[in-house]
Amino acid sequence: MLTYYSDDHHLHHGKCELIDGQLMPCFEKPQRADHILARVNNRQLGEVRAPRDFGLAPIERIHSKAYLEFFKSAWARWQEQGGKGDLLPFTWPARTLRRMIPNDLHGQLGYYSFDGGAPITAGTWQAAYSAAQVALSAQQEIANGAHSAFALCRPPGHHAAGDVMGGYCYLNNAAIAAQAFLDQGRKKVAILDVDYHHGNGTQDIFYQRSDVLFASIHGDPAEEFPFFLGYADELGEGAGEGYNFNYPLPMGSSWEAWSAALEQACQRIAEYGAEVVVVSLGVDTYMEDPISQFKLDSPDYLAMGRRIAALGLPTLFIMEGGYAVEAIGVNAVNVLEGFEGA
Ligand code: OKP
Ligand code: ZN
Repeated sequence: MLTYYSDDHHLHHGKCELIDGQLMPCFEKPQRADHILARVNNRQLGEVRAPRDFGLAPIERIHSKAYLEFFKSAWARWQEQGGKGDLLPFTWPARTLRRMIPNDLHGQLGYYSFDGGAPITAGTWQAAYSAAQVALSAQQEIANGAHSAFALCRPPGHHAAGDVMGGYCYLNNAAIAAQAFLDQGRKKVAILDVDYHHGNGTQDIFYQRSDVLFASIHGDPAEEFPFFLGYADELGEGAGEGYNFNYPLPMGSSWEAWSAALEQACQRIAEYGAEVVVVSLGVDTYMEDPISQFKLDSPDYLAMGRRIAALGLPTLFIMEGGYAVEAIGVNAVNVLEGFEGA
């Protein structure tokens, strides 16, 4: 299977995030993608290619122009103000406040984000833009007839909605790729989100649409980030009703419970008649992940890949989370090798 990858991800390196009352070094760091790339090469998964540049148009199919303009120019504005550290939001238009766009940079940052987990640094825009191009390049590979492709995206994307960043995510790589399939004539795309966290951004983007089915297996949001979306009763709305499926699982879940949910998600995708599957591939379900509470072990990722392959559909894998850096390469590539029947 071909891998698409850009070194530009190194341009995004946030300093710290707030975890349990302490400022900790960011878990979402460049070594993550470096380890995955090393494993791809080590296992000789296939050629690694640099992305093509498809420009902003396919990104604008998912994200609003105002949001993109804000994101693209935010760091320069921060520098003009003499900003020192990473650009981080600290006030959000939560309940009781008015949802409007102030003039101030931090006011706008609060408007365009939902948490303080997505720092903007000097190279964040370029890294996120390149990650989207990586996703689009792998998407194009499948559009051209490949049965599978791997987009080694960083930063991840599944928490980002049309005009909201958060949870380490800025541009929704999976949504951008899914929309590209539709714009090229496919009628039904399924997004299977196997990351430990609910893909709230992806769900929101497609919630009222029937041309993308979204299925997500994740830590129960009653107990886990992102807390405010990802419950089992969220089934879609309007034309999208019946095209959204959440499988929240309790903390501590291992492969037995996880694979039962995967079975249900795969059955929905098959019933739907999806022509292509986009997998939001997070491996933070791993037992040793430092910020997550599931108990999957490395061989389970081979089985995960095999089950996804059994759908018999062209499949685009898009990298999302996974923070046990030493194991991230083995676990991510295990899914791909399982898929390929290795
Ligand atoms: C991004 B992806 C833990 C704070 C968690 C956000 C996690 C974002 C995960 N106390 N902060 O889905 O892997
Ligand atoms: Zn995650």
